[in-house]
Formats: sequence, structure tokens, C-alpha cells
Amino acid sequence: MIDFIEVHNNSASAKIALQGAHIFHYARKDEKPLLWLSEISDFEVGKAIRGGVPICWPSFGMNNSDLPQHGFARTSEFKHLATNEIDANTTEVILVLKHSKETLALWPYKFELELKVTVSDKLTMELRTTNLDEKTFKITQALHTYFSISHISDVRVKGLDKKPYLDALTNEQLTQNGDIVFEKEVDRVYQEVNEQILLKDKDRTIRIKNEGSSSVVVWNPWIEKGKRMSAMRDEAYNDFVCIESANAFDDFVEIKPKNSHTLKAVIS
Ligand code: TA6
Repeated sequence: MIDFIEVHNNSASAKIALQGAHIFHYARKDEKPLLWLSEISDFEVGKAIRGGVPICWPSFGMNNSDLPQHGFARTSEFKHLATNEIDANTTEVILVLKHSKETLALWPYKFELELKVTVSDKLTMELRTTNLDEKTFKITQALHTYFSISHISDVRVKGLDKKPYLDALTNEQLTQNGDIVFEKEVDRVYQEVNEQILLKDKDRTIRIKNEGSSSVVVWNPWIEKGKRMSAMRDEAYNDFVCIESANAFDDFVEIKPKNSHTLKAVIS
């Protein structure tokens, strides 16, 4: 079992694991959770939790073949720096990961990675990367959010109409036409996105607004890949969709020594 921080205030509750600064529960008061969490996920040291918001960093996917898929942050132990009760409705939690012998062996740069989570009637995540090295480095990254839904056939994603995207399944560069609905495996990197995205479900609409990034990954594994995924039931693909706030592929971030970059996502 891994350690986690629990937040309860007048507007919402959240749980954040120190491993990976991984938010694995967020719900507004008297509402169903917004985040999906696999009921058979391992809460084991060294294994990413399946669900919630894994942090993919310093590389998204297999962008850097020297690193594990989605980087090492999601399995690294963060330090809990502070919990600040801003008011009765708002709590801020700050977690930090710094370079170590282990990270330098995988990725040869000194850094500080800070996640500030603000729990209120919105979930706000601010992932700040600071370059503490003498060399400039490049990162790709994602807040790989798993949203809990009533059923995959009930949801549509709005706000990406006419956007260019890379279909990660075929490697084709395509253009979105209308809303996204799910009738097969979907693994796409949308580009040039600055607008708010809506996840429309039967009985609620979730809003996602990102800053510091222009790529959004939309993913559902569907039946066959769903069966091959670790730490999730075969039918779990019906219960979630990932809409990921990302800096992926050409939308990488270059950070000079002593400089920082923040990827921010607000979910409401
Ligand atoms: O963001 C989509 C994706 O890269 C998919 O291709 C997919 O397999 C997924 O993330 C989950 O990856 P994981 O390493 O957590 O099994």
C-alpha cells in the first residue's frame, strides 16, 4: 500500500498518492466522483495506479525510448510540501519531486517538478517544471486524466471539431469532424487546442480548460486493448474516457536553465 493525502472541505473531497503525486479521487460534495479508478488497481510501490490522474513526465508515451512509457514521475515518490486551507471551500496541496541519483541515471538533468492541486468545486492541477541544470532540456508531458462516465456509448466530447489530430493507431494526420463519439478504440493527439473541452454525459457535463499546452489526448482502449491493459477489468473500457492535458509530440516544451514551465488544467 502506498501513502496518500486526504482532503475534505465544504465543496469537495480528494485523495492524492505521494507516489506519482497521483490524484486518484476527486468528487464534489454530494456528487459522484469525476475521476474513474479501477477497482482492481494495484496500490503497489513502483506500479502506476490505474485511473485518476497519472502524471506522464518527462516524456509522454514512448517519445524518449530511454525512459519507461510515460516517463518516471508516475512511479516516483513525491514529497508533501504543504497543505493550505485557503478557506472553508478551498484546499491547496503541494507535492514536489526533485532529481536524485535514480532519476539522473534515467534522465541526465537536474530538475524540480511541483504539482499544486487545488480542491474546490473545481479541480485545478498546476504542474510546474523547473530546470535546475546548466543545460537546456526538452520535455513532453500529460495530466492523463481518467474521467468516470455513465457508459461509453452515452458520452461525446465537444470542442475539438475541425482540429487536426494524429491518430496514434494508424499514424495518420487527420481532421476532426464534429463531436467525438466512441464506437471503437480511440487514441488521438489533438493539436492547436486552446478552447474549453466538454465531456457530455447523460446526466452531467464536465469542462476541461488547459493552459501551457496545445495538445489534448483522447483515449479509450475499447474491447481488445481493454483486455490487454494491466490492472483493469475486461469491461472497464465502458466506464471511463481519458482526456489528457498534454504537451505531446511537436508540442514539446524546451526549458532553459533556471526557467520554469507550468501545465495547468482546470476541471469543473
Ligand atoms: O494516452 C494514451 C496512452 O498512451 C495509450 O496509448 C495507452 O495505452 C495509455 O496511454 C495507457 O498507458 P499505460 O502505460 O498507463 O498502460
